[in-house]
Amino acid sequence: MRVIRITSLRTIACIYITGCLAAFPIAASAQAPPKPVGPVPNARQIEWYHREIIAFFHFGMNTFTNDNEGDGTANPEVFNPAALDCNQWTSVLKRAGITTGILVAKHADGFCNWPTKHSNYSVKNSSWKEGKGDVVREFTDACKKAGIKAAIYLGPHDRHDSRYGTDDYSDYYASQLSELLRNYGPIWEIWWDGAGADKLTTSHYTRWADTVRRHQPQCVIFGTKNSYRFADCRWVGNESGFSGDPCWSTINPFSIRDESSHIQELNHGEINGQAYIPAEVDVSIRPSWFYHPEEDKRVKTVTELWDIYFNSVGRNSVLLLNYAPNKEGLISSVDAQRTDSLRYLINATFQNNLASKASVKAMHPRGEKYKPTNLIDGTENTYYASAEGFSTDTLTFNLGSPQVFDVLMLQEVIELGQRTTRWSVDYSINGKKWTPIPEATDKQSIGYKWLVRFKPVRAKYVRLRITEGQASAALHTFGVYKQPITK
Ligand code: OTN
Repeated sequence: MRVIRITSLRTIACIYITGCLAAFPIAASAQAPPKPVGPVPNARQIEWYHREIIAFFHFGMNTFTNDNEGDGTANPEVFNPAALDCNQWTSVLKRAGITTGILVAKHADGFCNWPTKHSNYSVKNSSWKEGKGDVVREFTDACKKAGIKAAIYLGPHDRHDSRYGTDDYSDYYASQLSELLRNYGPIWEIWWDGAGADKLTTSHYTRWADTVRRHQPQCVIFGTKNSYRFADCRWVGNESGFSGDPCWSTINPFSIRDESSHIQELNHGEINGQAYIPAEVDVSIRPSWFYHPEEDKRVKTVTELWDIYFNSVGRNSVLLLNYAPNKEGLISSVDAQRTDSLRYLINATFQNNLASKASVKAMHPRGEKYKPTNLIDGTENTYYASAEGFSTDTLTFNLGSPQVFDVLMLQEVIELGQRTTRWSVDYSINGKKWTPIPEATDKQSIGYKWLVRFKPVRAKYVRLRITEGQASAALHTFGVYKQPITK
């Protein structure tokens, strides 16, 4: 009798609440999407994050003079890449699963890899193809053919041109930018190296940014020092391939402008930074940026590249990995093999989310549309969100049977800003006694992607504890994986 009474009371309460939810707007707000918090990415930055890895190509006069920082006096005739084959470059990228390539069109030595109308210091006066060659054309054509997004480094610093730093130089650089942005199809990124560029002011860059935005609105700007106002992405503060932990997508723009006193901020970002300017991690596969035969035996190993991947892509950043084509105009086979192997490791590790069939329980779910299993469905367009007003949460994954894993992946919904600011993961064999994963304890940022590696663990249950946030959590992905090899 008693039990029946309680049940019927519950039923009456349920009917009453359901009726209220249907009748009042509270029903809608229970399922409303989370509101963005803090600075959020623009459309260019969202596209940029999805590239994950970008290739850099340092190729130019330095390749022929065995230099890295030519002084701008080398004779243009020495430039002669007899076997240049940009289709070989793009085939290396295709195999490595890299979708975007940035070509150095002009480095600080001022030599132009395309027959610019605005200088004689270019391929026009080289011995290559009797002055009829155009590396930028061959590169952008090869990219088009292979479905790769082409991008350009046009060195702001110029040791060849005596106008460097003056208003006349500003005209010269703007004309070259227009030439490159108008005549070679879509250009997806422009790279404003800060090296040696201290004479250039914000007013130079204001004009040049206007040129970029006018001709190629989708073009991402890598901004440094005085181009800080236009930066879609920032320098990470080193050239070794490592973002900080944490690594926030936000930063105060002045930390970019005054980079030498803000290397830590560049490396980690700033949680309450006023602008959304995430880190692009530039590192060369060889010790130098340009090709030197004596470095053929010093190409980064697969283990080194795997570390770099986890410490850049796995730290909410985009990896910009440099290839150094040789004097022939080709990427050496060892460099190509190393990135083939990197791709093998990425695919072999992440093809199988061992949590993909888990049952998932959340402490503060928001509702059906944002249900916990969205975290493991492997799709881009669903996500889990905690209920409004809850910036902490606990998600428990029952993997069904004990699994062995050594990698963890988390992805936040970047369009909604940086929300979760502290989290930990632990595991259990019986769902009662929990063991922390030290490498995944008391972590801070998540962002586009956060990866953690650890000694293999065996567990039936895994738990994500969100212990601090700026707003309710909004997460795309929770994954656990097993690497094909471990160190
Ligand atoms: O000597 N340097 O100019 C230098 C040494 C080591 C690391 C970086 C630099 S220059 C630095 O390069 C970055 C790209 O890697 C950015 O363009 C920075 O703005 C620039 O200062």
